[in-house]
Amino acid sequence: MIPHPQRYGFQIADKRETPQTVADHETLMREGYVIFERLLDEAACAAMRAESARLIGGSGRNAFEGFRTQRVYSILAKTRIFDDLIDHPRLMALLDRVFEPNYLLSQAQIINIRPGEEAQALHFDDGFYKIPRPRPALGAAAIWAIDDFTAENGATEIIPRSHLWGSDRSPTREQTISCLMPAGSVVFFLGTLWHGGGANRSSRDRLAFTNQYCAPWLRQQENFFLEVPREMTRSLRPTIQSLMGYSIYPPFMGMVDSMHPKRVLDSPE
Ligand SMILES: O=C(O)CCC(=O)C(=O)O
Repeated sequence: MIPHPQRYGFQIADKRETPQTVADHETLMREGYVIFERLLDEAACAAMRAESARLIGGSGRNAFEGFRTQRVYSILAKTRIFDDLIDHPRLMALLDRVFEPNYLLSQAQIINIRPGEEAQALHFDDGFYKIPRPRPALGAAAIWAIDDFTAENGATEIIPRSHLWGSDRSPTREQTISCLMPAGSVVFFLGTLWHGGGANRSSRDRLAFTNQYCAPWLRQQENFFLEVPREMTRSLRPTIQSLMGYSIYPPFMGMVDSMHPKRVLDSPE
């Protein structure tokens, strides 16, 4: 039984409709989150750690970003190493069931929580779409553990089933559980689920990559058209181009000169 009418009566792409997807989706809609363990092997995580070290610099600018947390934004313009996480088939299969076709990537970033960081304020990711709750999720997010997520190092904290709460309910830290998972795993949750980064009481960094999505008719957090040069966009695979916004929400949201925006990629500058 799906608690919220998350579906608006659209067709789900048949190609990703497997018993595994049905089970994942049931868990997601019941609990507000689902964890997939070890989707990445140690070699992949090691390569992502090395690439993150190359990109990381500076620290958070406010308490929400975390003064001891390092973030790298505009990922699509900076590295190709996370592309496979952004359109990972296990996530896309779920997104196919949560949103209408041509849902969008809203943002992607590296989050490195350093030792001594305090717990982040609890929040839900689609809260900036100011529509009262309870309501279907307008966004969804994945947080990939590139390092092991432990009780000491700042594993993401979530409140199971809080995606069902109305606007009148506020979270407390006591209601949270930690997403303890080995490196290479991912927690995927609805944009309505209350969560936050944990405190890092360990002596080592906690590296994560996060990719957030939104319904195809909403404004994305990142402006990929300005961030990613057109020449670079041309070299990306079609799924990523579509997630960036080179797609249409029928009949014409996203158009360029009354045509599909992908035509821009085929034209000279
Ligand atoms: O790093 C995490 O575990 C969660 C971060 C988060 O939710 C955010 O920055 O919005």
